[in-house]
Amino acid sequence: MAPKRPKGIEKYDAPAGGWGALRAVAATLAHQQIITQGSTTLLKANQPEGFDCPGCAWPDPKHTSSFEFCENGAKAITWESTAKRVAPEFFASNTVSELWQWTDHQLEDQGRLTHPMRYNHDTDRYEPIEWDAAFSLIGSELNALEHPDLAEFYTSGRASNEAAFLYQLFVRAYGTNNFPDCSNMCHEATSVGLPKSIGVGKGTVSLEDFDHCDAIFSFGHNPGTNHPRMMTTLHDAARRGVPIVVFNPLVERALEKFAAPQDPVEMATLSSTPIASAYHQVRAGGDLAALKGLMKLIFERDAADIAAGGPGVLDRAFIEEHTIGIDVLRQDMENTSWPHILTVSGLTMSALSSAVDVYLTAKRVILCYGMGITQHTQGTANVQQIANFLMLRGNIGREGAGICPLRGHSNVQGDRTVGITEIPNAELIDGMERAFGFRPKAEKGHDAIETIKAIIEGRSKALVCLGGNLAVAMSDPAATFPGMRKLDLAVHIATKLNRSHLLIARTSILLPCLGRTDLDTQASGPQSVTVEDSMSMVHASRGFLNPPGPLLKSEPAIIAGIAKATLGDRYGIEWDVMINNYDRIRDKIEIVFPDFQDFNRRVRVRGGFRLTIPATERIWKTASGKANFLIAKGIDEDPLLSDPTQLVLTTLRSHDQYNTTIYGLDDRYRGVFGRRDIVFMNPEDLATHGLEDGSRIDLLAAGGGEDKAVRGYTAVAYDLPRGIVAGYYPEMNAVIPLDRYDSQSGTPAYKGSAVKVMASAA
Ligand SMILES: Nc1nc2c(c(=O)[nH]1)N[C@H]1C(S)=C(S)[C@@H](COP(=O)(O)OP(=O)(O)OC[C@H]3O[C@@H](n4cnc5c(=O)[nH]c(N)nc54)[C@H](O)[C@@H]3O)O[C@H]1N2
Ligand SMILES: Nc1nc2c(c(=O)[nH]1)N[C@H]1C(S)=C(S)[C@@H](COP(=O)(O)OP(=O)(O)OC[C@H]3O[C@@H](n4cnc5c(=O)[nH]c(N)nc54)[C@H](O)[C@@H]3O)O[C@H]1N2
Ligand SMILES: [Mo]
Repeated sequence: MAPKRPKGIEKYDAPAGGWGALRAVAATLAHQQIITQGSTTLLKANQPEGFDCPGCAWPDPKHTSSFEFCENGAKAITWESTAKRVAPEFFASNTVSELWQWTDHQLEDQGRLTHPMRYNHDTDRYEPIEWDAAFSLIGSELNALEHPDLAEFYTSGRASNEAAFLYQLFVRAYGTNNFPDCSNMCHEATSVGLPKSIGVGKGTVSLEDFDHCDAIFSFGHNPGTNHPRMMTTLHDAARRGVPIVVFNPLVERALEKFAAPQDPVEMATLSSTPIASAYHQVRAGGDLAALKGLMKLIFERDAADIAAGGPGVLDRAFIEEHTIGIDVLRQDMENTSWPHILTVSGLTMSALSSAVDVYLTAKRVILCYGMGITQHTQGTANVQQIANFLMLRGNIGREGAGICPLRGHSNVQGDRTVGITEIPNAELIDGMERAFGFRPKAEKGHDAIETIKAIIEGRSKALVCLGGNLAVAMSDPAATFPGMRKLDLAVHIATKLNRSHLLIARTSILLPCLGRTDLDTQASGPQSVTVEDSMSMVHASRGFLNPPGPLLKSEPAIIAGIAKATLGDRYGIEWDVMINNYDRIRDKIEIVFPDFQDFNRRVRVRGGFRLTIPATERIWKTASGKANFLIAKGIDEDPLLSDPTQLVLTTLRSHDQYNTTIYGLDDRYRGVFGRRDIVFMNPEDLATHGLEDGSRIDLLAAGGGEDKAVRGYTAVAYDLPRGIVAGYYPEMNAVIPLDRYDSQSGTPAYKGSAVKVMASAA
């Protein structure tokens, strides 16, 4: 008989997708009480006249496909279009201290916010406030600050291009570049790393390229959960016989086998398609070593081929014409020893060698990567070594080949494009002057980590959040939460209640906004907004559901309200004109960013349009004018992680969550049901720690204080490399110190921090 597993831990043998996905959607619809309205809502997702799915940033074929079935897209949509409401009565019957005791899931599950609210310190409750009163209160608080740099303006990546553009306009006119952004916790390593390598901080492939590639490499992303529509692409590629080589410490079910819910044969016969042709369980934080190992082998094979009279295996013509730095890169590989590579990556020579076989056999290679690459103290270095790896064979800037960062939030890429950045470049500043007649300042502002530090140290006094759940998304709540409570002003523009809203400042204001699925009507009629997907396609999105209440305002309208109350008629910006008709916002976007020329016409064409990515044309917008092979020092993430008395923690999203939004407590594909208070551990690590499957454990941040701890969790024996433990985000942020981040990009090391694990006293 098999040994008894901990409660809620089961073996899940079914493929990803399939009937399990269909059942899960039915349950989600029922839970959100929208069974009748729900199916029509889903049918409008990613349709030409519909709204952009708020789930992920994976593109749709020309954005005109018939509805592609997607379980987690359905969850994102139903979660937003729920019939549940958080009205003033809710706040009247629950104090903020009481709400603080609720779980993150309970807070958001109460439904949509309907009224602007202001916190009252006497009653410990949020109480209704009129919109105009809220705007003027915010305006007077912001104007009372000694300097605009004492305020921070956060953006979460759901905001549309129009909202984000107005937001940066308001903030730049107000006078600061403090733009912390969810991207700082996500793909900042891409935004910082790739421009130096290939001259653009975005992916170079389009969806069509996947039809032409002959190999796909996948590093550190879990598409079955986080980019489910990508599974259609991977499924098609696998069926075409394209090898898919995966590097991931966990064997993720959807990367093993997937049944497409739209494939009648797979559904009827309960069959599925194997996805990965090879699965390499790299150690968390071992990617730099793995990538250097792959490149070292390629150089060795190249030398051997040339010695044997062959032409070598590198794309010499490409390297000669388009790149700089190959010799230094070769030298770096020669200086890196095999034993070191194998130890740090946790992979065997034959595993690396088989991956190189695939790479060298393929003429056209796409490499996809996600948070497993970026969320490390070496995140930027990881990204740049990926670019090196592709460039060795000219796999950038031609059909069927390229680099494919899997973006996070559905419009996080677009927000950046339209000006959400703490480091405005000359083009942005000139463009703003052209469009609005004032010259914003150029000094670098705060990113997310710098914002949190400034708040903790009392150097920042006000925080305005355009969506998101910054305090919970950030590492180290023991440091972050008390800091947030010292603010003079906290303003949250949000659809649903979350823990960040309960970190009360001297003045705390909660403003309810429309979501993607809601009809947005302004003076000129119903409005569309625009978004940019992972592959730089810009298209329109229009909600159609009746808003959750008469008082909700759109994000652009709220931003304009705050701007008018704060700035008066400074610079003569025509806020009302732009709100009455969002075409007028797009006119301005086009003036600031010439890439958007003819914006209003082009976005009305079915499928939208693609922004230029110079690297796809082999135009390199780098200082050297060439693509650069860049060197990363060493391969160890840092000494802390090679200390054998500690374990390396990586953090994961469950199948039932969207970032800090917890839809439910299952993580079906990993066999976890009804709980999140677990930590996955290698069975041998359990044994060496005197623990077993099901033991209650505590985790402590290595080198952190007693307050950086997670206590009373359950250890679950799991197939992952030795020395690695994995737990859920955001709970595990409690053991990730604030100062663990990539120094180049500021991305917190959510996938590589050190912990001590012990039997729980709790
Ligand atoms: N349903 C749903 N969709 C989402 C989101 C969501 O929460 N839910 N979030 C959105 C956002 S903002 C983002 S950024 C994306 C995130 O999408 P992903 O990038 O897929 O994010 P994660 O779940 O954090 O984990 C990625 C994978 O990295 C692996 N991994 C962990 N550490 C390492 C490592 O050191 N090396 C390697 N090679 N792999 C490692 C994990 O095992 C996991 O499979 O998804 C977006 N889409
Ligand atoms: N340990 C660990 N921490 C992580 C990560 C990790 O992998 N591990 N991942 C990081 C990543 S990749 C990211 S992107 C961040 C996410 O950080 P955020 O983007 O700040 O967090 P979300 O959980 O996506 O924000 C959820 C909230 O957004 C609001 N919201 C939802 N839709 C809308 C809308 O349409 N408009 C407005 N105004 N508000 C809306 C709701 O109130 C909801 O409660 O977390 C980071 N933190
Ligand atoms: Mo993200």
